[in-house]
Amino acid sequence: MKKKDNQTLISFYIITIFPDMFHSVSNYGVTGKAIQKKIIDLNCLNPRDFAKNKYKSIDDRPYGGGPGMLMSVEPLYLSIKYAKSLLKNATVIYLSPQGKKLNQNNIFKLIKKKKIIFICGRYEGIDQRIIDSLVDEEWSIGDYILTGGELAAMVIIDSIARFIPGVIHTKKSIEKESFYNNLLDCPHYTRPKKIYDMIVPDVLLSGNHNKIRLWRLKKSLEETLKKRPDLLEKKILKKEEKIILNEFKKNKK
Ligand code: 4GY
Repeated sequence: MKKKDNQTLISFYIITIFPDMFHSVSNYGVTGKAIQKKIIDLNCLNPRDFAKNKYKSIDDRPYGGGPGMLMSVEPLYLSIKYAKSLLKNATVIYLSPQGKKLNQNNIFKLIKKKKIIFICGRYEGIDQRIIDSLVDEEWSIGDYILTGGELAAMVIIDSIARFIPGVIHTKKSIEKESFYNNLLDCPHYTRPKKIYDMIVPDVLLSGNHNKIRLWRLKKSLEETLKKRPDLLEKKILKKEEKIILNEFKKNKK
């Protein structure tokens, strides 16, 4: 896909009480560049700006009692509604440990959405009625609990960003990456050939591209079998990959 100048490829609205946290994606590295170049459109809305009470409070006590506070319904509801009016037909995503666990395949699907509103929860969470009435998808970045959804949103935005044409690198290098084929990445080496008594595998210096490709595939399969055998169960194996894996099994016996 070739990008026309000044064409935004994906738009995000973030509902957050800490919009400044997002400077870490908008001010650094390739994500910062993509936002500067307007390939990615990133905006924040602060529920506090939608709070109608005198003290602009945005938290409230949970019905039924218990420790901690929840985010108030009204400011959150109004800010999400406003984001939806600015970003027509956007997918609304709530980030929480209760969501479906994200992986690279889901990230690929999210890229295709083009318009995403992220709700970043704080305190003990948000009122279930917000989830029932306004949230399209609930995702988790992993089985651990953060203090808010902001870091999770940034994790997702960052991993989406690297697949947008013009943000990072060529399609070819994405295809070679870890997880593209449900495989872990192979080891990498750069200059010099020898440093602190450590050397680079000969094959990488051979200039034989097919031999190098096979070595890398073999290393990827070996690493995956060792560290993440669950990935191999999901994977549709190519003939070449089956041969290499059978070879490993034979050598183990
Ligand atoms: N894990 N994956 C996660 C998270 C923080 C209290 C609800 C996660 O996505 N989000 O831990 N989020 C909690 C904090 C409110 C969100």
